[in-house]
Amino acid sequence: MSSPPVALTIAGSDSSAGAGIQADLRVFHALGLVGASAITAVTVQDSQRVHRIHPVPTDVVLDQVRVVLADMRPAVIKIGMLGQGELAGELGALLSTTGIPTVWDPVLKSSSGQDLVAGEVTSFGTLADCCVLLTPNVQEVEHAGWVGRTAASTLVTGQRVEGGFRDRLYSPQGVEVAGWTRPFVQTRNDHGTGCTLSSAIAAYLALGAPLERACGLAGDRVNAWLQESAKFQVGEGRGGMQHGLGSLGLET
Ligand code: PXL
Repeated sequence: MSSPPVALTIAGSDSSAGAGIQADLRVFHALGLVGASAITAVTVQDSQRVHRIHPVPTDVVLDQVRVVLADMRPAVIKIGMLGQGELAGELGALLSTTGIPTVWDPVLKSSSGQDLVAGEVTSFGTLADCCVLLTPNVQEVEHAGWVGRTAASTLVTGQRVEGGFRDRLYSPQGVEVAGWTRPFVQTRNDHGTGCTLSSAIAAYLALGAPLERACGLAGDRVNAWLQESAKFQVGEGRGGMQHGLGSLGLET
């Protein structure tokens, strides 16, 4: 029996469901994968801001990952919000033996400006060295300057240029190997864009695309979903991205 590939997301829960685990699972579903999740933190948030963050104990995070790895054999892993900096080293130790292509969106802050990681991300390199790709945005990369310092390639996202936003792909050695400029989409509903992009890249990798093509396809997909999301108004603030809203509804 043939089954769709399984994608595991290791990330935070977002009660507004625009970002985090909830967005990741929608992306996997929309792109034809079966999703699994390991929750690192529960965030209390609405469309306007993050009110509280409750980190999940590290051993519980690692156990979620262990059981999914053993039973569901994911083809790909996406990592998002860690919740606690100390998780990086332990997760790196666990994932280093798996050989599963892993994409890490090293989020430090929410789009509303709240810190999403408590404490220092110690052992950044241990986890990054398990990854094929890191997807920091321009602000995150400025803080950490990790391009070319790990075994992973890096996609630096969201640089404002004439005509829109540019994403640049760097090799593990820090050499720019590809880039894409896409039109700016006028919408308030951009919450979860980074989560969506990294999950879509992971999904395309699981479907067999090489890294550069996966980045290109995922960026185009995010741009299309943003245009779709621009039509909605959900909540009072910045609404969450929607990923191909279904139309089954009340069918007879
Ligand atoms: O987009 C960054 C992000 C990641 N993960 C969770 C979030 C957010 C932004 O708010 O809530 C759970």
